[in-house]
Amino acid sequence: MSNMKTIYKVPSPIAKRDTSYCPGCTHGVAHRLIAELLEEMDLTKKTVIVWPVGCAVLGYYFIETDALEAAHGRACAMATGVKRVHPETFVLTYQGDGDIASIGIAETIHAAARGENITTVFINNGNYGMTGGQMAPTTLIGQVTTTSPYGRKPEMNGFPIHLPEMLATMDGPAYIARGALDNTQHILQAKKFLKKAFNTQLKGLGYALVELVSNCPTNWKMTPVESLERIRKEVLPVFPIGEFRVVKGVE
Ligand SMILES: Cc1ncc(C[n+]2csc(CCOP(=O)(O)OP(=O)(O)O)c2C)c(N)n1
Repeated sequence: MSNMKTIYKVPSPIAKRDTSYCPGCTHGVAHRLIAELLEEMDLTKKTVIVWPVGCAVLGYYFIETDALEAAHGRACAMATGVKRVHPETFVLTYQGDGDIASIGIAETIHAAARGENITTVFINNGNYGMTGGQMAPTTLIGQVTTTSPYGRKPEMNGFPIHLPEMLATMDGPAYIARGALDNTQHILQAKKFLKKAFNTQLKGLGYALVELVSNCPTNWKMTPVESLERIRKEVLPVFPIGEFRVVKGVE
């Protein structure tokens, strides 16, 4: 076996336990990208991840770093406290769309406005996954959810929130981007965005956020493959991939 080369392995911060996510859910892909970067950038031991309320609540079982769990939506506020008290730590928040763009939108916008030197990974799966698929701020117009059974209607439910585009209009944030987890090319690109966001914090440049357009096969009532096709056909035209704010020094 000694002449065999390792071409694939589980990144060291990933715990040796079975996943509790639904089959085909891309939370696991996002976890892997984060874990790969923590390993490659030698950050695992200095990292504190503030986990959300939502499907990712058990993320602290899957990525083995120091961790806290915030009350629903309050991850950026909690992360602010950790980073200010322990500036030598590398502080991440990991949040769903209901968490970050609904109940926690004030904490998010103010952390960005203050230019806190923390990094947010935002999982946009277009609904409140954990509680059974209610409408979220990112639910598309026309999308059927348990709380928009006839499809989201602007006159009744308002319009989707484009968080990166909103934050990019502010002076506080240093790096704001949106990637997608529907295919290999997009996943590799998402890793590059995450690496820039991690480097933003390491260089002390301030707040960074990467939205990752994700799926929710269970609540979308689709197979995993159909859910990835839906991302390409329906979600990415509304939530396009891109870098929306990159201040000088980010790389
Ligand atoms: C203060 C508070 N309000 C409501 C809830 C119920 N709750 C638990 S998970 C969740 C939705 C989370 O949705 P999202 O942030 O989109 O994450 P996902 O589950 O889709 O990953 C809600 C409303 C709660 N736990 N705490």
